[in-house]
Amino acid sequence: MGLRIAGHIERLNGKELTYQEFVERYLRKNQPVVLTGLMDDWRACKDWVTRDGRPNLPFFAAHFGKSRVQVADCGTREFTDQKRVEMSVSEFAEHWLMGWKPEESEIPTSDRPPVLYLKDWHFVKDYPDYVAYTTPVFFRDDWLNLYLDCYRMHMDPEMYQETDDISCSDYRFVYMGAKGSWTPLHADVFRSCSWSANVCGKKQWLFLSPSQCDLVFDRNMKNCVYDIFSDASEMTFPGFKETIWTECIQEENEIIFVPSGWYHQVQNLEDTISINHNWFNAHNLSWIWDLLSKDYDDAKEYIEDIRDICDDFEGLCQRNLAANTGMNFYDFLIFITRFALAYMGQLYYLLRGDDDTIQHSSLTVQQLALNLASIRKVATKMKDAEGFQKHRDILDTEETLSDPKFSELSIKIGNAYRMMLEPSPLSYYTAKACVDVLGDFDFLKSWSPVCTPGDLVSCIDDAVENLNRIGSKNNIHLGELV
Ligand SMILES: O=C(O)CCC(=O)C(=O)O
Repeated sequence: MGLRIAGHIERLNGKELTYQEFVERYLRKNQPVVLTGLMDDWRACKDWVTRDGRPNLPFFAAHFGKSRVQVADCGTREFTDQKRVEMSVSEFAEHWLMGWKPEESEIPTSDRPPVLYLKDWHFVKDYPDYVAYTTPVFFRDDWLNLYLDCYRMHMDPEMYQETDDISCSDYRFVYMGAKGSWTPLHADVFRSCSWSANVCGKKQWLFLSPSQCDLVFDRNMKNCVYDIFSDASEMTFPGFKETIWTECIQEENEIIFVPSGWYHQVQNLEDTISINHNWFNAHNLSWIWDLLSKDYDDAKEYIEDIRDICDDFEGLCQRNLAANTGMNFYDFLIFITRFALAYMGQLYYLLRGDDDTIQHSSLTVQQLALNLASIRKVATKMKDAEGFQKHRDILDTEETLSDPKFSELSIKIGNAYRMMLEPSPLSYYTAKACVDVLGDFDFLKSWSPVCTPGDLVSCIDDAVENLNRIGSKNNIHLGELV
């Protein structure tokens, strides 16, 4: 039975869209969109593409050939993904140039060379000085990558490995694959959203909205369909026949926004290079917590039968959660607490109104207040979660404020907002000042350390009260916002 495909994805010129419009129409509503016109100046679109619009593989081999990358063999399956091997970019380019021709159908499938797909190449980390592209303004409020540029997501020394992609690197990737390469059905890591830009080639995307996602799981809600074109037997996946898919054919120089929690399968219809980032922010933070909470329940259920012989059952659940999902409850609480502190600093700076910045900052104040509100909402949900051990010191706020990594994070956040919310009062220097003023924000001293989600909620409430007092001289109240 064929797939039922209905609906379409809007396509519009990104140059004619404001950041606020993108937020209102797509990010807040969690709806996909294709944006054109945003890649004109990208170096990637010149250097990486031949005159006839194909991947310039010799260029990759010559300039980035030594990079070690993950390459999926699209014909094999390993659990929920394709089997991957590591090789150098030169080796990958060499294989490709030797010519896999999946369309040569006279060769029996079993004898054809595998279609290889280079995936999840941390290109920006590998080549920070080669500016292949600039992240469009719509995707700059990216808490995930801003954070990972300064901190590790998970700090357990027993688990930490330099090469451990899931916990210590960024989520900015390059993908390269010949016609016929593909990505199995999945929703994105952490239930983040993503954007994916086609530097050359053409992709077919098939999307399932979050309201239908249960339908691609088996009766136990454990296993998900792998390949929607071949793997969805009615016996195993009884709900699959009810699914209604949205198809999008993405052309060269188009960027697709993939919202949180939308399952998708992707097929390269031509030889394709794409750049994609996973990201999240205030608008989809609760998706991340909901996934962590569900994955924690699964991790716990999985080892329930050894609970009685386990010295630290909860600790083991959290370690397994970090290993499987990429972070655990404590990592996430530390993550949102650091962001909350950074936003408090920026609000404190703006509301104090030391200079005339306050006159230009209502949009920024609104955004920062919305960020705090979103963190508070998630921390409130977290209060009810099993699995937090109350005695642990999660985050020493005083130590955080004097940590150079925290200054770096605050400055990066300030710079991102400066670009997104023009005209913005946050110049580089004010972003730096936002960190420095936190030292004067005396009430914070009573919040060292933050130990539980409840502490974070109370800390935000106290901050808002203090900020309102400070802002009242400029008639600014955060009350309704947070
Ligand atoms: O381009 C692909 O093959 C997959 C990309 C993807 O699934 C994503 O960005 O989430």
